[in-house]
Amino acid sequence: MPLHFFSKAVLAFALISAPALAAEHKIQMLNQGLDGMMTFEPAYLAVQPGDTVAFLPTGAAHNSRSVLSPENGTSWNGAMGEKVTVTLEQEGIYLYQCDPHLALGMVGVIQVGQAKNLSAAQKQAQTLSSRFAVNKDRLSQYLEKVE
Ligand SMILES: [Cu+2]
Repeated sequence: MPLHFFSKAVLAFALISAPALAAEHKIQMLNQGLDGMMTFEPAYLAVQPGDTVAFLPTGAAHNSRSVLSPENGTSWNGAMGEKVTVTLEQEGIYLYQCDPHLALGMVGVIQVGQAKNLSAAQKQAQTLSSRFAVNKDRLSQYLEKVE
């Protein structure tokens, strides 16, 4: 077999099998953000399956812990003041919170691909929001951005 034929075959295989490049997204954990005090920013984020999301601390007072994931979806529990990075493969809605600031409505929504579990997420969001002392409509506003 001539070498050039082999090279073309390898190249063709590489092009066909190469996965789409997974993107990396960043969410900041803020004392003061565009939506007010104690927020994740962006608090609603849409990504593609396989993308990575990093939660970046801006101080020691925040964390990110998942509250709801789609079936077989990953969950996470970031330590206080620590960066946590998650790769999200399963399609659906992910809800997460900052533990010390749940009562202030410090929560967020990530949509991965199709919002397959939207009704479960809406139900969970009602339970979460009932525990907010302020910013009670924040989470439902975030969920309204789901497409
Ligand atoms: Cu916080």
